[in-house]
Amino acid sequence: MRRSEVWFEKLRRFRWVAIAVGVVEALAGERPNIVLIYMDDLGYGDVGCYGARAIPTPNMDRLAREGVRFTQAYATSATCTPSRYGLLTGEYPWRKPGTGILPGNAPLIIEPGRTTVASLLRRAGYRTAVVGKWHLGLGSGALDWNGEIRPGPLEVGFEYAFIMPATNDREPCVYVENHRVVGLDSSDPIEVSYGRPIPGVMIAREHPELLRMRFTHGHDQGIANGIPRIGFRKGGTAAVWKDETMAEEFVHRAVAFLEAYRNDPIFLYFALHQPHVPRVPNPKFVGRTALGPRGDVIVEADWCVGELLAALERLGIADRTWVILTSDNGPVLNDGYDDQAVTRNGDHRPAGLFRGGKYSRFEAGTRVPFISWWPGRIRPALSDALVSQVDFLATVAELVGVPLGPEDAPDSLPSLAAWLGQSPKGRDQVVVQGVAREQLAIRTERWKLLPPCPGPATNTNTGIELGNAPVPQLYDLAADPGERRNVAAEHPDVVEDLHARLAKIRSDGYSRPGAHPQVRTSSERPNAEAEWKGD
Ligand code: NG6
Ligand code: CA
Repeated sequence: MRRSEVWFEKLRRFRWVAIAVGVVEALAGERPNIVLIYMDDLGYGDVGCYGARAIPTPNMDRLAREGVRFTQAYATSATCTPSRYGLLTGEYPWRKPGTGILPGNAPLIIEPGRTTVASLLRRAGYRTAVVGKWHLGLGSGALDWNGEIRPGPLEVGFEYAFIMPATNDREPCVYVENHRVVGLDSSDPIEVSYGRPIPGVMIAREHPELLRMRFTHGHDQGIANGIPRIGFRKGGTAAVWKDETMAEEFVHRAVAFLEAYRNDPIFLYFALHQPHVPRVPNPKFVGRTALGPRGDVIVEADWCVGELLAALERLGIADRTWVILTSDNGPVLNDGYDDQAVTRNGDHRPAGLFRGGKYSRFEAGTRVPFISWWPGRIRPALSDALVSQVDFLATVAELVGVPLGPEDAPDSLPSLAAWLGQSPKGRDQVVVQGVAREQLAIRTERWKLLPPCPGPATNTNTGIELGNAPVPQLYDLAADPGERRNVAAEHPDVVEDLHARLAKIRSDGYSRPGAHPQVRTSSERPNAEAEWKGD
């Protein structure tokens, strides 16, 4: 054998070994920083670049101007927990019981050890962090907030976590950093209840004089910072967050992580809390819009985006950072507090021209802003490709060159070319979910089918049309994006075809070619059923 042949033989052997451990694939890929900015209840029409005139969002608009702005992008679900579950696992959340809106003391709903965006990127050499809203549960039942809080983000692939456990309207109103409540005084332990009131704890509905913000529905249990909340908490007084400084706390931790690992590839899941209720902007943003607190907190969120971009530039890493900005579900004005969102809305259209809103199977429930920005790689464009957040996992796997196993990401399709704006071709079809697991809809490029579904047509509290009806609804989204004219009777063949597609996606247990259906273990309890089903 000549020397070069020996060398090649060595290389070949090394190559096989390397493939076995997945290294070659990892080296073949790119490793930009990945920053996912995930908004909470931000509507399609709430951002300047999507048509909002009443809310200045210069930083989000800048991302759109310099990146790709998508017009047909979807969250998997019209509420938070399932959308976040789908985003991180690449599985349609309705496949798994217990993925509805979680109470603040629910156990973790992602099985530790499962491939998530974070665990996959960590395998590829990334430093991984989640900063902001979690709402995927913590612990494995009967959580003690005073001890080690696990499993949680650190057990599903993140190496650093600074989180709000559930939502800003749910107790306990404390931050959790890695495995601990931040600022907890051990002589004042935390107790949380989602059932009965805790003796000695003030109840919001009995003490309106203690409230600085009134509730309209729900949110009549515990009180934190003069704001009525869902759930009761006793103790932990020193650890209670300040609503006004939440945005800067999140920015501070996110930027610190970027600074610490500027020389490594970073995955930052930056999950902002705006404009979810209660809407309590920092005083410096009060009055920045004519819409009251809901508009003002969107301006505050835009400031957070600007701070993050400024940090990337200051650290000299913007060119190798891929930023994706999107939202977990559509907009709602009155989500349980009397905060002027309805009375001061004027002619602002939070959902743009779409019907419904948060909780809805109509477009406004899941059609969300979606912007992809990467100065070193992406050229400015507008994209009408059909894209879904459930594809995040397969798309980053494609980017970094780590193969997915058959048990991973059952519904996630590699979509890198579309997400980078290099191809106008997105998905052929996507399934979306209203407030409950059985409220599904399927859309293709042209059509959308909402199969018959029990439940009220409109939620009387939020005023949102949910899309429930006893008959099939078929909309021609190309001609009728506002879903005004049900054409099911005129196109029975299309209805039948879409029914069959949806039935197959459900019964197969997966929709990614090469994936297997998920094996559900007995440890996966259908825990913490959604406390509220939107009716
Ligand atoms: C609902 C709350 C709503 C909001 C939502 C979760 C009531 C009446 N409504 O149960 O205010 O917190 O849950 O929103 O309590 S999400 O964006 O996290 O899914
Ligand atoms: Ca949400």
